[in-house]
Amino acid sequence: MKVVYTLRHRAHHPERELEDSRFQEPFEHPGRAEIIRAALAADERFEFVAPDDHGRAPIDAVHDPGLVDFLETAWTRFQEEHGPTHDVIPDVFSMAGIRDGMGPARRPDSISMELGWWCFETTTPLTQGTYDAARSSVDVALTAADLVRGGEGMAYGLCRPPGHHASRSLYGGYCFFNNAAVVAEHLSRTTGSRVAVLDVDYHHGNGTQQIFYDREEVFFASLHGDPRRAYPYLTGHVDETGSGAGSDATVNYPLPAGCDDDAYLTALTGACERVVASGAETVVVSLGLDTFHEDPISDLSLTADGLERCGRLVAEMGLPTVVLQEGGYATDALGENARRWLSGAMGPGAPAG
Ligand code: OKP
Ligand code: ZN
Repeated sequence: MKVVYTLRHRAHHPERELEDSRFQEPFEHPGRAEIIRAALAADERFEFVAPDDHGRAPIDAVHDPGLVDFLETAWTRFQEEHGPTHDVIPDVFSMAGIRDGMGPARRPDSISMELGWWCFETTTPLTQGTYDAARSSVDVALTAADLVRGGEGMAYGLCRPPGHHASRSLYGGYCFFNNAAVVAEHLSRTTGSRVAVLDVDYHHGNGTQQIFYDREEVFFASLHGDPRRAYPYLTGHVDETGSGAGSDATVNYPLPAGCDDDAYLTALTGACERVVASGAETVVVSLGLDTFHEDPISDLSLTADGLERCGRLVAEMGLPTVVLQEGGYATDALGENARRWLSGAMGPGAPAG
């Protein structure tokens, strides 16, 4: 299987994450992608490909161009006013209630307020190279999509930073640009075919859901920790099924804590049936490996065998599939877990490696 990878992801490297009222060592760090790269490089069935530059237009097709402009210069602008700092984190957020009954806020000009205008939470610092890394992550995703359009049955984009929490006009949840949404939109526009995004990250893909919520061309299915207990808390309930032209083009499978391989595979079988029934001609998988039982920020109980079975089940849909890396924070096991999921997708015919 072809793996798209670039070391440009390393330019995004926060010093710490303000998370659960603690400054933590980042869970989302450059070592994650390097560990996956090393595990796949040691298995001769994987062939590495560098990403091509796809420019900004595919990003502007799903995100507010104001968000893209902001991310390009925000770190530098913050340094000029408040620096030097390694990381840049908002300290005031744009909440509708502050102007309750007074009409919407006007767009701010101050870098301090702009941060909290475009960002929804505190665990996603900007660093000097964040924009370049986020752009490279999109290029990795789009290059994987090109490979699939070019005839590969499946390709894997080793995206970092991840993308599925980024909505049309907000970054957060370790995500800046929504790699899966950019790919789905790009495939939908350039081929006119139906696309489905299947999100198997532990956390609900709120950004992807938001971007396609009222659209029928891109079907969205997600399995995730129930938002009644799990980040991002505000989205991912069963009654969120799309709106307008996108009615019934969204489906959510909130899962209980401790959900094991068999229970997860049962839900995934249902999700895959919905993807096939949607008429999708291409599938984009948001592959989070934070469903693993040892993941430090999640509470499902999948084993490495279970992840391999998941990869097999997804491949058994028989559709061209672009697999994009999202989360996964059990660093010691992360490389092997990625290898196992992708091995399952390559099927029993593939040599063990
Ligand atoms: C990104 B991905 C909870 C804070 C959560 C962000 C988690 C982002 C996960 N108190 N912080 O979906 O793996
Ligand atoms: Zn996640």
